Amino acid sequence: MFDFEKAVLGLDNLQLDNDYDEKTQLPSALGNSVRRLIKTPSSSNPPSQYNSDTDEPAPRPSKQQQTVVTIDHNYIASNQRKAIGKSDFTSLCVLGRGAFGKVHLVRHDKSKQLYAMKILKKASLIVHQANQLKTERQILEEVRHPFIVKLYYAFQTPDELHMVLEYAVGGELFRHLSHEGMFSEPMARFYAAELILALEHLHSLGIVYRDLKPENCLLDAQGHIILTDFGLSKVSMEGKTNTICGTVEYMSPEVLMGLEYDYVVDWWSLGILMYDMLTGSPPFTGSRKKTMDAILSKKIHMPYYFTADAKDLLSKLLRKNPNVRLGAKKNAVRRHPFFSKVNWKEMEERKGIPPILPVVTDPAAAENFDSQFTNQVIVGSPPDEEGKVHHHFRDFSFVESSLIA
Ligand code: ISQ
Repeated sequence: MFDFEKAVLGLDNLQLDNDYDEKTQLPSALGNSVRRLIKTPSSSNPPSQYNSDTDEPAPRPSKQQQTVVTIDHNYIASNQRKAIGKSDFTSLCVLGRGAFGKVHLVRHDKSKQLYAMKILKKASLIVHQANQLKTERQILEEVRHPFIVKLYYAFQTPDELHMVLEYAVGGELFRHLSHEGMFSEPMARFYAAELILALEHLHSLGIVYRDLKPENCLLDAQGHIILTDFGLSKVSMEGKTNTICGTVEYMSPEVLMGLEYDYVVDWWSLGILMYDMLTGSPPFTGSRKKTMDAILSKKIHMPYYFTADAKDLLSKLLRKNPNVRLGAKKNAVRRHPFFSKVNWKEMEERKGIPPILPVVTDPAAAENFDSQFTNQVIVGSPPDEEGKVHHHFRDFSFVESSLIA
């Protein structure tokens, strides 16, 4: 069998123990060569959508013009005996583009249901990415969680791979953050709590998410989190894994250093994301090189307006030594005093009240997505024969089990 780790990554296993200075929390191998950066807080006025004493949400945006999207995915299965394929969908607009492909908003012609369709050109996928893609399909097939995007179908044509996913009509959480400037602690607590539940679920299945960053945190119609993009996630092999990829601002020191890493990388990224929510920008920024140096060496600056609990939580999530980072012990993150007011059972049942209700007047208009994408003209690739399958993608096709008639 193809050994993905060896062939593509060519990385040797490295031990984490002893690589960190206990006192400074810095990787000891770095010496003094790393540059120090001075970060200024991006703003000093925390927003006040939530009452920070009671955690009660302030009145939400009017429901006027709000459209409720109800999706009966079973319709497709019970009304369609032949396999689902590209010709069953109409592309409405582009929702986003990544290095390896694009995501379209599509309508299933018969049921009129809307989906996000991730389309990848096989020709642009090298073996490494093809393997990651199989992993993404496999992970999404296996994972069922209220805050993780649902995969409904996967199919392929000779040139492309298609994943038909739940449509997160509320758009990116960070689009809402940029409107607000920054979030209050109760708002950040809500999104962090839903993300913690999603990450804990993945970890319980042996999956390291690895790519927690703003653009992967979307909102559904009610304003709950939908974690997307499992292109970089990985089913952990014997606990630790050592691939280097992802957006540098959210990457942990051990990932940047090419050391072996495990689940705690996701708790680091959660800390960065929370800092981003609470201040309006991640703690380490600048050129790629400057950001990397700062992640590896710089002490985090805590703005004066953070509560003591927020300071304590972030300083523990952002410990450079993964062995002592909050989250290294099971359930440690959710047990931190910052989350003491959270009713985890209710959160898991989607009973938490989302602080932002996305405005949706017409779900098909994708109004919560960047017009840079949604205005793009859709260039339909010529319909290609389904059924002819490249051997790399043999096991790709999928229909969600509850949809099989
Ligand atoms: C779901 N809805 C909107 C956009 C998306 C992008 C990637 C994956 C899933 C998505």
